[in-house]
Amino acid sequence: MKEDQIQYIFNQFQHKGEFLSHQELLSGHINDTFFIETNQDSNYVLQRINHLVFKNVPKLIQNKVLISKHLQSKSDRTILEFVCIKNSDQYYIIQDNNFWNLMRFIENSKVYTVVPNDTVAFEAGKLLGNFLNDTADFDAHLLYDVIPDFHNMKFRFWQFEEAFKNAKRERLELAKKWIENIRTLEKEMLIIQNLKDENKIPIRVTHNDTKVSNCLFTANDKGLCMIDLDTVMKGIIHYDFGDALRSICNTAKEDETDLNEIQFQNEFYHAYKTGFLEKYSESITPLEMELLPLSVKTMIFIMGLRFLTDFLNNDLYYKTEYEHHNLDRAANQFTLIQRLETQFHQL
Ligand code: GN1
Ligand code: MG
Repeated sequence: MKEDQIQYIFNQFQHKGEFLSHQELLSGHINDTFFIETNQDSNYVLQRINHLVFKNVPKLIQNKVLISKHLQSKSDRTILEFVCIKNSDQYYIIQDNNFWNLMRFIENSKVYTVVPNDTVAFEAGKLLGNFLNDTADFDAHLLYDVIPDFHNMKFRFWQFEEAFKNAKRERLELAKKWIENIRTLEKEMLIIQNLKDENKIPIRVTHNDTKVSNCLFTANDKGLCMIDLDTVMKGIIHYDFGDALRSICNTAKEDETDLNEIQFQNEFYHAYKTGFLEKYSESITPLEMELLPLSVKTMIFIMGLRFLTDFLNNDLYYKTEYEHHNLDRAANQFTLIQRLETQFHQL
C-alpha cells in the first residue's frame, strides 16, 4: 500500500503526534499490520482486519475493546490499548470496504518466534496465567464467536475430509504421508473435544492464539503483555496452554523446512507450566490439570491439520509466500508431534 493511503487512514484516528513513516509487519497469517512512527513519543500499530476470515469485524473489535478494558480495570499491567476515530467512540473505520483499527505501540518491547531459554518460557507462562486469571470474572458468553468452531476438532476434521474429497491429485500425492498420519491420530486427537462436548471442562474466556510471537517481553526478558486479541472468545484453557507450547517448545520456527532442526524442548514445557500455574492454580480443576500434556499434542495437531487442509484447498485461507508453504507448515507441525511422542511420558 502507498504511504499516503496509510497516512490518510491513520489520520482518521485520535492519535497523538504526526505521521512520520510506516513499516509493514509481516509475521501475521491473516491481517495486514503496519507499524506507524510519529514525531512524538507515541507510536502506533495500524491493522486491516481480514473480513473474509472474520465475517463480523465490528463484533471482533468490540470483543477486543471489552477485554482490553476489563484487563485495564484489573491491574496496572501493560495492556493493548485501542484508539477511537476522531469525534466518535467507534474503534474502527471502513475504507474501500476494508476495516481498520489502531492500537498504541507498546514501547521497549520485543517478541520471539523461537524461544531462546527457559526464562523466556517461564515468563510466557506467567503472561497466560495472568491473562486467564484477570479475565476469569468476565462472562465468556458476552464475547461474540468471531470464528465459530475455531478450535473445534470435529469441525476441523470435517473441513479436512471435504478438502480431501475435492483436492487436486498432485497435492494429494504431496500430502499423502501426512494424511495417513492424521487418520492414525484421529481418535486420540478427539479426546479433549469429546470431554468438552460432554461439559466436563469449564468454559472460560480464552485468547485462542497464544503462540509465543503474540507475547511481548521487555529488554530483560520479563513478560510484558499478550497481544493479538482478535480471536478472544469463549473456550477451554487447553486451547491456550497447548497452542502456546506448540511454539514455545519448537526449536525451529513454524515454517522451518529442515525437519532436523525441529526438536521438542521438554524443559521449556516445564518452565512454561511452572510460570502458568504460579499465576493460575486456584481455579484449575483436576481434569483440566490432567489434560495439560495432551492439550499440547492436540493443539500442535489442529494447526497441522488446518495448514494441510488449506494446502488441499489450494491455499485459500492463510497468506503464503511460496507454492508449498502450507504443506511445509503442516510437515513442521506433524514432525513436532513425532518429536513430542518420544518424550510424552515426561510431560
Ligand atoms: C493465524 O494471523 P495470525 O498469525 O495471528 C491463525 C491462528 C494460527 C496462526 C498460526 C484467525 O494467526 O489460528 O495459530 O495463524 N489465526 C486465524 O501461526 O486463523
Ligand atoms: Mg492471531
